[in-house]
Amino acid sequence: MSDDDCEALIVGAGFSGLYLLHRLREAGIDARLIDAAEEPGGIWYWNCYPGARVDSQVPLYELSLPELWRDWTWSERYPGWRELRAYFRHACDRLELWPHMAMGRRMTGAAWDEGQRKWRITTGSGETIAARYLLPCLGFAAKAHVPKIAGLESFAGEWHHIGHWPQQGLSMAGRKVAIIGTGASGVQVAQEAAAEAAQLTLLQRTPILALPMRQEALSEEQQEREKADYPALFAARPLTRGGFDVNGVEISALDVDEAERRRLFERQWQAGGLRFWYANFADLLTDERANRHAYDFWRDKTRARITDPALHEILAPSEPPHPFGTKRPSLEQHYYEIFSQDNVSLVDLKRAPIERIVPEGILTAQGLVECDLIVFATGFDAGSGGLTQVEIRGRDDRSLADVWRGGVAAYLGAAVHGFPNLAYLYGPLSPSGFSNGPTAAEIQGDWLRDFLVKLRDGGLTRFEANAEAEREWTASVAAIGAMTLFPRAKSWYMGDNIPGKPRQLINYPSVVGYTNYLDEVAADGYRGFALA
Ligand code: N01
Repeated sequence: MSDDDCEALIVGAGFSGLYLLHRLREAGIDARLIDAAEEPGGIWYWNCYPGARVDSQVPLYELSLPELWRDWTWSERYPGWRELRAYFRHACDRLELWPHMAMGRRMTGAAWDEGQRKWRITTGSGETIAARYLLPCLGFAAKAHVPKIAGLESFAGEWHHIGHWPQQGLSMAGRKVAIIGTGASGVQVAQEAAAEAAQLTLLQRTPILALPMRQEALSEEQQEREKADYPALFAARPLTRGGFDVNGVEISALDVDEAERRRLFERQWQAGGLRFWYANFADLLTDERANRHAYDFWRDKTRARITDPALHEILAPSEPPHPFGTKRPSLEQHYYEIFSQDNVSLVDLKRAPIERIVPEGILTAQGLVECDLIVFATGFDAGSGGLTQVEIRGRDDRSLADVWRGGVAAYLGAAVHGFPNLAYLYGPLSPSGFSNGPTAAEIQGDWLRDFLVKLRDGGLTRFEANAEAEREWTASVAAIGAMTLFPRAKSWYMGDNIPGKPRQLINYPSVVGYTNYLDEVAADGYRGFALA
């Protein structure tokens, strides 16, 4: 990529960034892309910890472009990070994106130049790129969260956050490993560590309500047969609530008898993956009594796999720690079985909180957890973190971090008043965390391409979200969220996982609702934006 000015600078080479690059270049817009990573893949570059694999099944978890899927085959239904990275290289090859990409370049700051109507973006290597449009596609988990625990600097062993795992890999064989955090990442790395480590200790604050993945090996022949159905499958994605293939059944869990309820639960449970979450009864996430039925089903199924009864109450409590599915479920392959191994133990941090880290390990209220490797599976400053960790200064020279200090506000979960010609994808107040990633990438990417083409064709060079439109959108996300059970959990969906972060639902909870709204805005002449 040359250092010349460009029309649109995309930051981030995950699904959103690459798809947008492809669509903009196809439309004749001079778009370029930078990314701090050495290879494309976004989250699949940084999160290369043992066991990292996607929890949405392929082909739903890939782009719908026939030139990509026609000659691509996966080895597993839920592929791991290595295979996903290879897929991203394949996408860059097939779509001929490489000449327009510069890897290993981190955006370190950006400032709007009103006189020139351009963004000036600085990178870690000291260069400045000028671009008419700045389009951050940073993913929802671009900023790792390492909680402040006293004494970490005194630790004699090694520690890593799963989002900054060493690219050269790291053996856990024969080591004493402690994992803090039992979200999706903690579960995945624990399954691998249990097989290798001399001693594995999991430090759990809240139990994860994990679902069986039911991994499946895929043959080339099977996928060739399935490819006949791909177009219909991809067309269905934006019309569902979660960007998957189907919605749940359109009836209440309370309108059927116990036997029928169990039949549906059992069907989705056996189908595996996240289906028990996204393809369940219509009121799973809106009615507490309906939700409780699902929780009880999950608890009983899970307890049946935990051999030590003393762990039942810690891993699968009688009473739900939060309504089922309001904190993101994860997929597991043999998570509950590892606790019957002699080399695995569990610390319930609710009973024995961490006091400090000492050179030999982690000191809890119940004693020392000896270890030589600490894995922080403690999550991310989700949604806004990736955008606010970089100094992005808008028209009044205020930074986005400053503007969002009291909470995120953005029109369509993409554009911010005071920040002209900036549109971020897969970020806060869009469906991102509630959407299958590639689905959101395509919905937002297509819409933004159309918008920028419309500006170009109309001889326009500036857009800015109106303050009123931004207020309305932000309020509507909160209002829709209030109709669900999501605010009932302390989760990253609500910003609760980061000390001091304002509490708000950070994602728009319906992909199809979002798709329809974007279409309306476009049909209405891109209402809510000031165009110049
Ligand atoms: O992070 P998380 P994650 N002391 O925030 C605990 C996606 N993802 O990286 O629940 C002790 O979910 C925290 O405890 P609590 C997926 O969308 C997808 O696992 O706050 N513990 C929790 O247990 C997922 O939801 C895939 O009480 C502390 C854990 O750390 C999202 O990424 C794979 C703590 C954090 O869980 C994030 O998942 C991986 C502290 N001070 C991730 N602070 C797949 O596609 C936090 N915790 C498969």
